[in-house]
Amino acid sequence: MEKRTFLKTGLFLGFAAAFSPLLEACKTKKGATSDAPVPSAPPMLPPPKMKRTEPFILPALPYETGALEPHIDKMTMEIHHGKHHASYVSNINEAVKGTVYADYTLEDILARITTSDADKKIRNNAGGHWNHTFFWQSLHSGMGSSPGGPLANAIDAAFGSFDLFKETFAGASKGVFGSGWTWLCKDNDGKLFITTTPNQDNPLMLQVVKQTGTPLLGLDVWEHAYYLKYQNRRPEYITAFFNVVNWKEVMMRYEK
Ligand code: MN3
Repeated sequence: MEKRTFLKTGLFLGFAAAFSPLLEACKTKKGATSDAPVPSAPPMLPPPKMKRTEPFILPALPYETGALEPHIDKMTMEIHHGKHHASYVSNINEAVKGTVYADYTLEDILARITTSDADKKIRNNAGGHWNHTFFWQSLHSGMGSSPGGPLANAIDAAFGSFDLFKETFAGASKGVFGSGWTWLCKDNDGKLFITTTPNQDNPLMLQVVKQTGTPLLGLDVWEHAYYLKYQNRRPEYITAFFNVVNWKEVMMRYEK
């Protein structure tokens, strides 16, 4: 398959510090297909330059568990972070042992993981760890209800207006059947698009998902993310989510 520049290097500079190794991993992209042959080792990308020597750890929340009340309740945050995210972290540490991914960074794993059965546990838990870390950083109360600057312009260009963007994003989120995520991403040219992924997949899984890109905002629509407070009312949770988006963080991601 033909190589092409996945994202301009410049766009990568300074991507959220926690994910900076990702930049190396994503400079090139191969076509993503879901029916690719099942390799025992990641065959398509050069070996990662960075080696991981420490186990993955659960990052602390960047705010108190009650900080997003009343939109996202304290108990949900405690369980979601302290139990669900924690178990992705402990599972990924177990799952990579003895595999080719054993000393890969999280970002290198995502870029190389395949749809093979052998990769499944690593795919689910590496995705779970990355997605939740990204999600916590995407939220905050009191960060304003809409973005400004270049991101606001890009949203207008792609969706017509901020309200239409929210409508499209909410529609996509409601449409996720079962468990998954909704993503606002930018492509190679800085153009915005919305995509959804099942389970813990994300747009950085170059060999797994149909639409790859740089995630700017993600919404967890697994029931564990909202069931305690909203039960089956996912649309109310989606509305509540828009009250606690950390637009400052999302704008920063876009501008990098
Ligand atoms: Mn979750």
